[in-house]
Amino acid sequence: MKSPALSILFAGWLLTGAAHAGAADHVHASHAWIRVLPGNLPAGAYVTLRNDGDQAIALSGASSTVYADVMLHRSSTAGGMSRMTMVDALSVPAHGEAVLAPAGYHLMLMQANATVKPGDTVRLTLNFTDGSRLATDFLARPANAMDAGDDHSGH
Ligand SMILES: [Cu+2]
Repeated sequence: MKSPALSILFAGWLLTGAAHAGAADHVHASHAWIRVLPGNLPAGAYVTLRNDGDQAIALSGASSTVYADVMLHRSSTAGGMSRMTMVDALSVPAHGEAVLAPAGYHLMLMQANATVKPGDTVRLTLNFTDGSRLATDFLARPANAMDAGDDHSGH
């Protein structure tokens, strides 16, 4: 049995889904940068995400034309040992922010198909669990860069 009311609900759900597949309008990225390591080593990408919306949103990962694979990781230290674990999603609370920074959450960029040098800008498309996306330009910085506030890299 198929009720008309159910069909209407389903159509509404589809429309909502389509709207969510667009830009993450309420999320703003700042301090977006990549720590470039020599050779073809994976690079960490860091960014501050601010959510001006009334609903929490969750970062699930990112994609890029430059890197074949991007994963969401978290670094942690236990007993003096540093390790990285995979993260399914990082929540950005309503009217709050989430920070990806060295020694914490980061996007791990792997298998670059082009050489990324300090000073380059690399666009990553941030993906959220509701299907929305946010294209963000990341500034490549040298391996010894500590955080986005450190702009005295001298290159
Ligand atoms: Cu990592």
